[in-house]
Amino acid sequence: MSQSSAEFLRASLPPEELRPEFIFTLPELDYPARMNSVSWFVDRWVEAGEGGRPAVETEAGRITYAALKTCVDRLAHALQNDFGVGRGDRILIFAANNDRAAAAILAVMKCGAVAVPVMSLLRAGELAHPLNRADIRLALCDERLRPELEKAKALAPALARIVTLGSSELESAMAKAPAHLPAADTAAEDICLIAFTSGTTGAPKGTMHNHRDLRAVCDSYGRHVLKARGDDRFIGSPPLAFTFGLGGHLLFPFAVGAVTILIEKLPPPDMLAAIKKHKATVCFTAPTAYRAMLGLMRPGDTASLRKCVSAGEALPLATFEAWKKATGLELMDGIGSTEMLHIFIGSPEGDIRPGATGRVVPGYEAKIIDAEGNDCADGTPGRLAVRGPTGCRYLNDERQRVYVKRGWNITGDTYIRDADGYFWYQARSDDMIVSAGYNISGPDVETALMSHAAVRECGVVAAPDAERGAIVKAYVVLNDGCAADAAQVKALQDHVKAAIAPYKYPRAVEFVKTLPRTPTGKLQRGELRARAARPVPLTLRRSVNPPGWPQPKGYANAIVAQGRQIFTGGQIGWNEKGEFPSGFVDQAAQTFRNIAAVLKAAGAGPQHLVRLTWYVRGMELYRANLPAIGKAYRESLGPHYPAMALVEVVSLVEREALIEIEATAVMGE
Ligand code: 3UK
Repeated sequence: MSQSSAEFLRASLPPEELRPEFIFTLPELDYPARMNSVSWFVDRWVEAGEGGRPAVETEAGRITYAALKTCVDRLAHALQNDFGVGRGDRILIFAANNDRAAAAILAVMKCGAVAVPVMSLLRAGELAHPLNRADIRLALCDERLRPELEKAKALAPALARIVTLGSSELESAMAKAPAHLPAADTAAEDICLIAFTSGTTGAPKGTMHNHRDLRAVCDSYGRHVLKARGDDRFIGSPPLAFTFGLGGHLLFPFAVGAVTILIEKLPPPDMLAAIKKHKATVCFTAPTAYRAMLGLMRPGDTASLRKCVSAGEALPLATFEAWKKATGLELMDGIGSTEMLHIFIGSPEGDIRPGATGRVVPGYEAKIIDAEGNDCADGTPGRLAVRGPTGCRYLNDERQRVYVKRGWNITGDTYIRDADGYFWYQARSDDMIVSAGYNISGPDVETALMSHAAVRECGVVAAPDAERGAIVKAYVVLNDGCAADAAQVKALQDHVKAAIAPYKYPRAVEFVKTLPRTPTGKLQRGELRARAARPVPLTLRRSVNPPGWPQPKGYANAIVAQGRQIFTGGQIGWNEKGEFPSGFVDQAAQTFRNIAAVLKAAGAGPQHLVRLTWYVRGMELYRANLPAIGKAYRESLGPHYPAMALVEVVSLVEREALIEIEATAVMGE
């Protein structure tokens, strides 16, 4: 390893005392001190005379293990000899899910260098972060993505060279390379992968993994839970740059000599078609994708499938049940993380408890702790802590202290363990909503909402509230043809009240067209929280009434509103031509029109009114003309009844005037 790369990696690893404890409780996790995982994933099959087995399948064709090995070896050779790649060098891989990207990742690791795969969706500004954090000099990229990476160069001064995968430059270097290259003699603990978190909050963190980690996930989750076979055909949508995808596309299939089907983009409709076309047997994707596929499925589409892995987000029970009904298969839920590399809680088929994430994966240990770090009793919600053969090593990041405490990895999730050792997901710890003293899990409410036929997707977060601290707010995407109206809000609220403890129902429901998601498909509850906390938009202005008071007619007792405030001068019956009508009703009608005009000039509308103070020259004038006044009011100001006061006065500055009104309005930002 070059001095500088060795030094960079050493200096980037968390200090000893902040590392998690690594445990190796199964005999299969006992690896030699020196090994290169790529030999095990790829070369092993060729050496065993199995080189003719298919390894990768794409829209363009098939690649055998022997061909994959040759490709990886030539690429590794070219990287070392033509592009100066040395041990420990970090190499960016910027490509979609395809055979070239897969070979590039393997080749970089085979050289003893460090693969830094990043998602093809990233833009120049986002590419600069991993480039700079991992101090990257060389990038391998897809031809179509090169312009974006070129732009990132300006923001990442160390990036000296970009090599296009499939370019003649690279192909000719590969053509003259020997077809066989021994794997670099790496230590099991040499870092070979830096995976960046998708960053639902804060800047993405680089997580460092070594050759042993890549094998360990196969010998724990792969061997004991997934239990794939050599004749399996894997398909999935997560990017290779997301460790969920890296495991599902490369590690687990190659661990058993199976086929990985690599298709660059697989939105749910295409996924169904691809499962059918490629006769996939193992599918892995996010719960939302399973739910979306359910709506599109035709008989026979999924007939080839035998295992379906769901991870990345909590799997709603409704999705589990509907998938089982439609396909006969039990979705294998599993919680994993970029820090832990892959899934550490999840049960094999036959051991699944619907609604629970599962039991701890053999090789790992998990417990539930309270805020002080003490163990929680079974049945009590608390923070999930895990340890095993893999664990968190942030690349030079202070947040290591947050994820690792006393040797345990603290994932940031709130869970309950039951007496049988099943783990029940509650929420991300910061997605717990505390409303009027009750702890409510946002995802719990989401699950309840999702079981309503009108709901396509939803996100539930805390919205700040003066009385309750926070209220439960649901952002809901409705299915086509479902009305987004007050009756729908009521129907959804009633549905939740019937499904779970009534106090958890969403007091605020907002209908939206889409929900904010990360590139890996995770709901960005943080973004929804921020949205819910922003100065209250119109739909959130609330008319409030003290408990037990009758609802007033024609005005509000109080309105709670937050935003830009507009105060109008007292308006009277002058029209824009300078005419002044004599009758009370005509003056009132003109006054309303003037208020509407003044609000409009200030950038607001009558719907923003929160307060009106009426000064009238005689209460009987008002009372006698109520129906006509009401009609004129609605014509100019609409059906908005803010807090109001009506005052009888002896005179107004304008002698002829019988009515004058001051208005206050508040606009959401
Ligand atoms: C959440 C889940 C409930 C949870 C991942 C499988 O998602 C992966 O990694 P990330 O770093 O996010 C980790 C966080 O996502 N989560 C993941 N799976 C579940 N919550 N039920 C689940 N089944 O908050 C966790 O802390 O993006 C998943 C394999 C590899 C991965 N990197």
